[in-house]
Amino acid sequence: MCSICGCGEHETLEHDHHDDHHHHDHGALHAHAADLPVTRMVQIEQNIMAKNQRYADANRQFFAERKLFVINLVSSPGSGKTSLLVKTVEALKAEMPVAVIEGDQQTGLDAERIKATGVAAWQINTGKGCHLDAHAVGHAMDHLPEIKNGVLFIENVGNLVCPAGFDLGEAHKVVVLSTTEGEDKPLKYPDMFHAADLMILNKSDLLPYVDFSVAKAETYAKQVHPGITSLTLSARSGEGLEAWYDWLRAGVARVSA
Ligand SMILES: Nc1nc2c(ncn2[C@@H]2O[C@H](COP(=O)(O)OP(=O)(O)O)[C@@H](O)[C@H]2O)c(=O)[nH]1
Ligand SMILES: [Mg+2]
Repeated sequence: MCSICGCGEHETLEHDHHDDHHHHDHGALHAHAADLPVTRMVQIEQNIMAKNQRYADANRQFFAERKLFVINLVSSPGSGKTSLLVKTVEALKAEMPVAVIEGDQQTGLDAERIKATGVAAWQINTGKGCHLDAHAVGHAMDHLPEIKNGVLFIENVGNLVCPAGFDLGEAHKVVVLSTTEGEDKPLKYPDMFHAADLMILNKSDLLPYVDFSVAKAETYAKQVHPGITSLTLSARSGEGLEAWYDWLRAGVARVSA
């Protein structure tokens, strides 16, 4: 078990690779944090983060060569990431090349929801792991058709903690917070809101029924990240989606230029 976030994934980054194309073997290589001296644990953490950064840098280079605008969608489970992606790929697929990488601990359900729209998707199952890492994302690209001058969405594993610390090579982390979760989440999970460049407040259709202040959520997010942008929308009703599509179009135009 790793001390970075308590998930069982990092040992896959820690063992020596025979080559760049190996399979993750979740569970087989668990390090037991409790048995390790602190200095050794710090060293392992540094190795994990350094290796992830090397893979993230390689991904970023790969995405730049293909002029791909890459979004890493992060949130707690159930905020509406997949619902928003289904609407988004439906809206943009005729306009630009689109592909999706889905991350969940188990099942291929979210990738199936995307594929039902006709857009290519690849599911990564992290097992005990609570976030995607750059190495797995790099391999996922082997399973998607090559696209250029478009957008690649990566839906991370749902939680507001672990995915904050792992660069996947994306252009932006986008955090989705839904109106049923409470407006205090940026203060409680500051690392995530600090890492994200855009905060999407989803489920605006439920605002009449829940005690959620959009103004407070935005104030709290700006306290932890003054530069964060915010959009309020509903993946269900479609309210506010055009502004999100325009934000994506501007990003695609920037990387294509
Ligand atoms: N009322 C409402 N429900 C939504 C909205 N977006 C998603 N949901 C619902 O929220 C639940 C979780 O959505 P999902 O997309 O699977 O969330 P994910 O876990 O973040 O991918 C589902 O029941 C969705 O139908 C929204 O804008 N409004
Ligand atoms: Mg999902």
